[in-house]
Amino acid sequence: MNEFGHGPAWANSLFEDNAEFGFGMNLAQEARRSQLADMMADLLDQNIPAELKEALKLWIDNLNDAEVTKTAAATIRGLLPAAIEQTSGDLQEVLKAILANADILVKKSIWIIGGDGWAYDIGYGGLDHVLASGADVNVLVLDTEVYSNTGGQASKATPTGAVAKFASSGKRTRKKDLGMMAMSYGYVYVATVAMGANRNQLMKAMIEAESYDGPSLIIAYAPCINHGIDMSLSVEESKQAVECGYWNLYRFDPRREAEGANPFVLDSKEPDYDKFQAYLKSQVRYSRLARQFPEHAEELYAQAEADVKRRYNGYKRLAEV
Ligand SMILES: Cc1ncc(C[n+]2csc(CCOP(=O)(O)OP(=O)(O)O)c2C)c(N)n1
Repeated sequence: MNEFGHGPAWANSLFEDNAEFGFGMNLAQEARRSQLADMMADLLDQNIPAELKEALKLWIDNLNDAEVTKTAAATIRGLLPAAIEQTSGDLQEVLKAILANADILVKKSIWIIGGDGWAYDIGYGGLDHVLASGADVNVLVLDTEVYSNTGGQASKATPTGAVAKFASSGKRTRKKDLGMMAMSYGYVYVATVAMGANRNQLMKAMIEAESYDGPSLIIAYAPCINHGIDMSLSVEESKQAVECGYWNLYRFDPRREAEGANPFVLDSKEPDYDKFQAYLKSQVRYSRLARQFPEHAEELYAQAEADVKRRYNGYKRLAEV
């Protein structure tokens, strides 16, 4: 919070309602702000100071632009008290109502944050619906590849070969590609990030997601105690994950397509697959498989490598179009 008492506000939803909850927050903001815009529009042909009129018009014309509404809001806040003093009756009431709603003058940035168990599995129906709606919300998925809070159950984000609850002899099926599913809409901003691998790319993705006037989905690789790693090295873990191809970095921005460019940018370099098997075996969730089920461990490890190669090659083709 800053010295004016302004800062982020947050609330907890039910696990399964996360996307819908954030969508509702956005809906409430949009409804209030559209009412405010109507009130302001009515004032444009009234007898109010020209400077205030100009700021109101700037606000109405740039309703969903965070930076412009910030500038316009400062001017409006500054000019309203004097304008209220100088007016009376209905006109004064409208000006007072605008001042009373000053908390929604600046465009809010709405973020829906949750894990893979929510995003890929239990909350997927809601997430899909919210992304498809076109609403201007941002979603950040912290992908630990298991349900961490309840002790490490497998989710659809768990990759082939990882040992998790409900996949105690290694998961037999591939990791779901949530990003690809969201990209298929064409109007959803999608990025995959890994803080330890590339902070710059992470910042770019967050800024692009925030400024995109539509739904955005960022999927972040999140090293977790459930992986059986030394958590003091979690930043290094995510760097290695990208280097060996376990995790890839990309940004899909529908605005680029509108400009005639390829919306898909692959940010991670060609992986060094020679490091892939060592990366898997450095984590207990994978190394346990070789100890407990040696008869099929190598086959699943090979499958896991084939999966990541197929995925990366698919992204490469997308980037080259
Ligand atoms: C509908 C519903 N089902 C199950 C639970 C129990 N539950 C609470 S947290 C959690 C795991 C969440 O996993 P994930 O979304 O991957 O987040 P993480 O814990 O990994 O951050 C589960 C299953 C719940 N709260 N509500």
